[in-house]
Amino acid sequence: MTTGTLITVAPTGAESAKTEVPALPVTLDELLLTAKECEALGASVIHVHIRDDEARPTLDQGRLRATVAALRESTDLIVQLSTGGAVTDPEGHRLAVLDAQPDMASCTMGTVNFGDDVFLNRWEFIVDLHTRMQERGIVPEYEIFDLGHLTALRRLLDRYGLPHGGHVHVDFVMGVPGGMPGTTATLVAAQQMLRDLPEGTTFSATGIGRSSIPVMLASLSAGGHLRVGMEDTVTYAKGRPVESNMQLVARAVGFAQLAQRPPLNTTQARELLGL
Ligand code: KMH
Ligand code: ZN
Repeated sequence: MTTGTLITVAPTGAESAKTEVPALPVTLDELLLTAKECEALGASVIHVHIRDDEARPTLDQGRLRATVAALRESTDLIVQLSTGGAVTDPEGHRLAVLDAQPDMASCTMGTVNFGDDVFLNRWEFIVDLHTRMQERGIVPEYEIFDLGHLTALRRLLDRYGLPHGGHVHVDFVMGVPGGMPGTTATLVAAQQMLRDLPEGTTFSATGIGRSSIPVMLASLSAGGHLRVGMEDTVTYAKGRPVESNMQLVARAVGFAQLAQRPPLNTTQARELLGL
């Protein structure tokens, strides 16, 4: 059954420097403004990484809690905190993200080369994230950077049970140098593998950099949902830097409407995700 489109905005990430990408929202005020405007355009989920006073990625507990509270106060968006952090963040700090009690949190399903770095996600760490989210009533979004991560997810659910709320939602993060490519063929292959997961499993897709548009179009045509934002894409078109997250959300909303799968509002998104 075709549904409307869940649109997630990932406005900041941990990889781009404010000095190189001045439009990146790094302060709480910038994040809140972005969140409100993206919600008005049609986003229903916000995937959050925060920065410190020098605009460096941080997992500071006080800032995380203040960010969750402020987003709840100013928007109706589903607040999803990143437990991926930056590639340099230790596991303990990444697990402690859950103490900020977001609605959702990311849970990456395996280790992946990440450009010149390694994004480390050991099995025991994944199990810790999954089971702590079950205990705390936090809904995971399973991040899939490579096809084998779906096999790991099947194993995780078989051994440790369904996530809180009972619904499984994954995000295909495609086009990371070291992970699966951002192509239609790969998206279809990943979607086929969802057959091994619980019935009703839903997926979003994210194309990094220049794979953003092909992945968006492939996901819409395959019945999937969308994640866009400056975490993943800082070039709007050849030679044109992204001006704002709103520009990317507006483009995604336009594509979703053309596909006759208009954006889900936040209430519909909560229903879809089992929140
Ligand atoms: N920043 C990357 C190392 C997530 O948010 O869960 C990991 C990442 C995934 O962005
Ligand atoms: Zn992230």
